[in-house]
Amino acid sequence: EVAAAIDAKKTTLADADLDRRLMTEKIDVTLPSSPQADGYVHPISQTIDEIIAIFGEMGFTVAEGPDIEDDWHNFTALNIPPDHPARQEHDTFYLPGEHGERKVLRTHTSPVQIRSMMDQGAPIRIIAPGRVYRADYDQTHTPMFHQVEGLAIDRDISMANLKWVLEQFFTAFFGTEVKTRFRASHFPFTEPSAEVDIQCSWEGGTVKVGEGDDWLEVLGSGMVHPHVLRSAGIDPDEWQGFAFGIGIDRLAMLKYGIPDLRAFFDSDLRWLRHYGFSALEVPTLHGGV
Ligand code: 2U9
Repeated sequence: EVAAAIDAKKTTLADADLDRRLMTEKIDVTLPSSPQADGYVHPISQTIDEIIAIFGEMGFTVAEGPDIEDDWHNFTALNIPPDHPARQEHDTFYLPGEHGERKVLRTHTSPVQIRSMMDQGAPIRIIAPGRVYRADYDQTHTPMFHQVEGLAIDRDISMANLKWVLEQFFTAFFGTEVKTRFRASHFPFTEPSAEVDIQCSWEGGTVKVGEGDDWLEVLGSGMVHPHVLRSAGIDPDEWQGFAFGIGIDRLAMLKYGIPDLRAFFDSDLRWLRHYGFSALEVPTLHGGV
């Protein structure tokens, strides 16, 4: 009887408490939500997203590969001879590998194209954006930086296609028509090779792309060397195509007026708040990237 009386009293008290709370507690749905910390998209990430959107429209898909590479994919398959300066200890970060073989922090994203060609064969149309590593540090060099490389292999791809693709790219990226100038050059992985300049003007120490009659070197390119195609299992008598490489950090500095390369990697939140982008504005071509 005592236990039942205690239970009954408990229920009465609980009911009374619930009634009181229902009467007094109200949610004001018109109040603003509690403030959230804003996140920002890093200018390098934004630039990579823009590059992917533009090349995506031209039928290029994104390929990725490991940052830690082996000697064959980073150098040998790219027709880089054993005594080439790029292989030297003081330019390249080497790591110990298995069975006495050394590994290398990739010095360019080119090994991604080698892997993609071996996996997919021809025809192929890819871009490979990502981090690359070289032992360099000053106002214009950091030991880690970003590249995007492009590759288009088919039966009749020519340098005319390369020039068109690059002009489309720069025009979309800078939002104004940009002319390009090709200068003969040499790379072990392309033949013929060309360095590419974009049209610009210099005024009061600032460079403006797509106007004026000066030129700014921004990338290297060429027709993929037959040795490279053969290394990747593609018959150079049947297939040919172009490749190019662009420094992403340089492009971001040019487009967004960022003066010092090193600030990209300082992790200073005040800098990111100033130069960063909204996470909600995804770059698209129809949105003007
Ligand atoms: C394969 C075959 C050929 C990619 C190329 C360059 C020339 C080049 C630099 C531009 C600025 C590097 O970031 S940077 O310093 N790149 O000059 N890159 S041709 O050629 C390839 C790549 C992959 C299989």
